[in-house]
Amino acid sequence: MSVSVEQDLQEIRVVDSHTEGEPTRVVMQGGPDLGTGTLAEMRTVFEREFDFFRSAMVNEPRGSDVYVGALFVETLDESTLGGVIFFNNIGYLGMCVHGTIGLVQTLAHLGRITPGDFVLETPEGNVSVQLLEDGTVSVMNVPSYRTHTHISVDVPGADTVTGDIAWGGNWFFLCDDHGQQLDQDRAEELTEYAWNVRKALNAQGYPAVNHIELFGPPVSESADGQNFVLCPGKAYDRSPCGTGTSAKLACLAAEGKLAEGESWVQESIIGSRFSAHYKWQGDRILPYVSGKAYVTGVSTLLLNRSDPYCWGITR
Ligand code: PYC
Repeated sequence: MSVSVEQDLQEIRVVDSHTEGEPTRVVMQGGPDLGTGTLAEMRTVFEREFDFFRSAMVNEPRGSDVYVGALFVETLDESTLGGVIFFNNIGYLGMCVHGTIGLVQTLAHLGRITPGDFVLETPEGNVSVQLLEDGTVSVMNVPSYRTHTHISVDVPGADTVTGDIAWGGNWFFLCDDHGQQLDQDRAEELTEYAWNVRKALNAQGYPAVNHIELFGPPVSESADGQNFVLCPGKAYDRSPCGTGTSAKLACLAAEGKLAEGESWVQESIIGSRFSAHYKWQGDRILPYVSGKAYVTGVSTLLLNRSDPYCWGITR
């Protein structure tokens, strides 16, 4: 039976993990029945008919603003592992690389896969994944590209900032002349700053851009750059953000600053790392992003209809 607001008590089986510090909650059983359409059609049904389930899975009291949820679904295509729809505290994500790495590690933990190559279906298209013997997961993400260069944003209370807009499976504004010190101890200030950039950018005619990516020099000698990524629901990514890393590669490739196949190590605000490279595909790039995830819990969540906060605490 599919999850419903009418049932008194429902059990949902989930596996929690983190990828380079960023949590993913994979729903393995008890989720909504979204039919047999494409993943994009399934996401539309999810959003229209089962949004209460999204909120119940990732918002407090069972989750937090930082959680990314991943609904793992069976599909008709037997050549793929299945499909996945990513969501967060306020809605749905196009693609999510850290979540994909978390899902692959989850499937390995459950004994469903062993090291090898696989394909996963997402609402933004199929992605290829590779699980290595040492637990590293490499994701060949969706084609990525830069659409705008040198956009100046007038940020209230701060200097004008200039950056690029790029697609890496989600829409990003990427900038490095923000004047902010990228330091984990400044997470609150960075969040407020990036939120103001986002509001100003959206008001300036770019409403689809919902991830803000601030760049700075690397802290670690083995990294090429550090980022602070503000996600759509105002939580910052603890990982280096795989779709954000893909968007960065698209900008570097477009500028001629990183050659095809050359390595780029992206460091997060907490010091964790993704390694990445790309291949050209026409005028877009195919990003390859690698990192590791660790399973932190296998649990049964209870949805008790008499609980006033059964469907999550929303803003
Ligand atoms: O790794 O692609 C990613 C991601 C998107 C939002 C949070 N993480």
